[in-house]
Amino acid sequence: MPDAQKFKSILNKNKKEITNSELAYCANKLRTDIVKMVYLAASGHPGGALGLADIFAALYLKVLNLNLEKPEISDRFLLSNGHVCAIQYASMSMVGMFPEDELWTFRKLGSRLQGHPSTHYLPQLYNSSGSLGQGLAQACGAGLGMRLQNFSGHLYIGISDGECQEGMTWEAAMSIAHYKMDHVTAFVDYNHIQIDGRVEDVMNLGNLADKFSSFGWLTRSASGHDFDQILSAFEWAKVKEGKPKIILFENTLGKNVSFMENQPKWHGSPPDKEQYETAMKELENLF
Ligand SMILES: Cc1ncc(C[n+]2csc(CCOP(=O)(O)OP(=O)(O)O)c2C)c(N)n1
Repeated sequence: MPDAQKFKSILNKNKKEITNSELAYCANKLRTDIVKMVYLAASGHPGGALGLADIFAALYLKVLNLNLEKPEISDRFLLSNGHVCAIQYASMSMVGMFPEDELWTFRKLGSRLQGHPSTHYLPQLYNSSGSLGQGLAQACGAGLGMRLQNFSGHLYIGISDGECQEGMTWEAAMSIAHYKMDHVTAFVDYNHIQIDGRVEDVMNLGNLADKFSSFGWLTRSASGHDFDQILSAFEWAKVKEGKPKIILFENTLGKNVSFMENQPKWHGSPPDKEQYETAMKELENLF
């Protein structure tokens, strides 16, 4: 487990002063949360969530300006690939949106932390998801709504590479560009893996950056495990240039749990007791 004092002191810092090594410390805490949540629930999706931990640590600790009481100035974060929600819940709890203990109710009957996120149960969320391919369309509607109401925040939407095989993603991509929504930034969980294997084998996406660019988006690729690259991509995304922006975050499914890395099996399997203990030991060694 992380040193509670150290973890607390990072969270209490002015976000501008949080260093990359402190982000890595928090991302590792998020990874231990994910493994524990999925283990206790005996179901869930650890692989994608672990791959996204560095991006989410940066997003929630450095990038997002959330203000639930003042929607007119608040940023928004929408998640489209809802099955990876363990990372979203762990991040929300880290920044104080609900108590940490609630994480251990993940996927249990009556829990607010459903296996796929629902605003019905958890109103702190900006969207519900789980039925894949809908998030970019939700972002299109939400982005237009923000514009109509003169809201000043930025809208971030996380989607997956598997979802780029779905038609609705491309209808939404066309619409967001058509309406010149430069207050919208999408990012792709580009781990090249989906439920049935490698994305390139199941349904090759070709050159994803070129595809989005031909739909009118400004695109950029970055490592999802290098904090300098993650933060500079998010910085770039904030500059308004009349077009929506998308970041392709190359990352490793199952990152930092050796037996899960790059293995499609861990898209949606919980660890057994022995695997749980091995995973936690590996993560402990990184604090
Ligand atoms: C509309 C819809 N079709 C199928 C599914 C079942 N499903 C759940 S996850 C998944 C694979 C999605 O790929 P990706 O998000 O790239 O997976 P990951 O990187 O998390 O392994 C599928 C097909 C779903 N949730 N929604």
